[in-house]
Amino acid sequence: MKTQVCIIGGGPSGLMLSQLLHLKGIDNIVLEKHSREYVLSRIRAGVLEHGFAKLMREAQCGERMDREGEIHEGFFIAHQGRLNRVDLHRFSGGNSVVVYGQTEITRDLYDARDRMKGVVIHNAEDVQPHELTSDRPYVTYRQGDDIVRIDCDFVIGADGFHGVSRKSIPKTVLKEYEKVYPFGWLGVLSRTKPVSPELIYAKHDRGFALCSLRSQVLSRYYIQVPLTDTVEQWSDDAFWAELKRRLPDEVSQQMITGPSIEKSIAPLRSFVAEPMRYGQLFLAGDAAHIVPPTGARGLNSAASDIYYLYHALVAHYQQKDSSGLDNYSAKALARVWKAQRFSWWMTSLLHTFPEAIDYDKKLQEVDLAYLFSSEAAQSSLAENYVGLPF
Ligand code: RFL
Ligand code: PHB
Repeated sequence: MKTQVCIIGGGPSGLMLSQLLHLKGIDNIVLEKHSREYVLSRIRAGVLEHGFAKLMREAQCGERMDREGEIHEGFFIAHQGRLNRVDLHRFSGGNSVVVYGQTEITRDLYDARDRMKGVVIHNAEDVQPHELTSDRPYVTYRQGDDIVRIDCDFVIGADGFHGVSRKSIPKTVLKEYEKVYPFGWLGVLSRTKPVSPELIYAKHDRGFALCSLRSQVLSRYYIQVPLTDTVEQWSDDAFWAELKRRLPDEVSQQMITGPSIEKSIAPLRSFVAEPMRYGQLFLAGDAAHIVPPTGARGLNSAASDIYYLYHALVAHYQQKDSSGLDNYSAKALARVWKAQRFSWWMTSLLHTFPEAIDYDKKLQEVDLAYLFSSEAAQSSLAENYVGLPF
């Protein structure tokens, strides 16, 4: 097979780029390791910045998001039994975020690819990029007993943190920065009315908790747990009891509980790989960088990579201008690191660190006190949470 751009990974990054390039007449193929059902069963992001929403509309995939997604102009931080509201709208110059699940985003992108007869190959095994530093790169994969070869101009590594793309960059070229946190988030999805119309991030001595949602009938809750905990150890009853303990009484008294329809533990990690380009291979999204979910930045950082890559590829094909491709890594990384800083800060502010000394705990307290006494501090939080400009 032959195509212009071979995209490895059929998550939101790969599908979004595929759709945008298709609309500009740039031929591409997406190779996805898993089945569509498997990709759609993963419950991940819930909060989208307006830049991401704009890109969805540009990809002609924003209709359902605009109809069913909820605009949120603020969220709460709960601490010492009180709720403090962060007014995103006021402190970010009128911006907001959209609450719409990653599962729905991915479903909308798959539907658009189907509608336009885009090529998305599922269950592609042993995907491997080759000859990345030549001008004739290619990608192979196995389907049953057959090895299929795709010749292309560019390979896009949008295959997430555990994908093959980043691993095909020589260790002598790649520099990896990583910070692993000593805890994870236990997440529960339940068909119940959310306890609050806006998100609540809770700081508590027993550990962080988050009340989020997917719609007014679908709640998403998280609690911080030690890395040694397993999902099997947490019955639904134990989860609800622990979540309520970490919330102010006025919130926990309103909590409607019900059976979990999904329960999983995600470890928290910060990670950046530099550079994001190797020859004709370009990394995008979680393949190149991961943040702890506290600042809701992961998918949104992927969106800025896709935005830069999309414009760079269009300039390359339509105007024979490769400067966007040449500058991609530096430009993407500049924004990526800002999202890293913000996510690290939100995580440090709101979690209980097992190794923290009294001094660290005092600093956390004063950081929160400062936040709610200073409009400048709230503006800084708000402008990062709604998303820095692309
Ligand atoms: P994905 O979604 O991991 O997709 C990569 C795809 O590549 C496939 N793949 C391969 N395909 C071919 N060959 C191979 N060798 C392959 N290896 C892997 C995989 O099957 C998969 O389909 O990466 P992508 O597209 O870059 O998207 C990134 C987002 O998924 C991620 O950043 C967000 O989910 C992070 N995140 C959040 N981000 C936000 O912006 N806002 C949020 O509110 C938010 N909440 C979250 C989150 C992530 C979470 N978890 C579970 C880590 C909440 C949680 C709990
Ligand atoms: C979610 O709804 O899954 C969610 C929301 C906000 C975050 C992280 C996850 O910061």
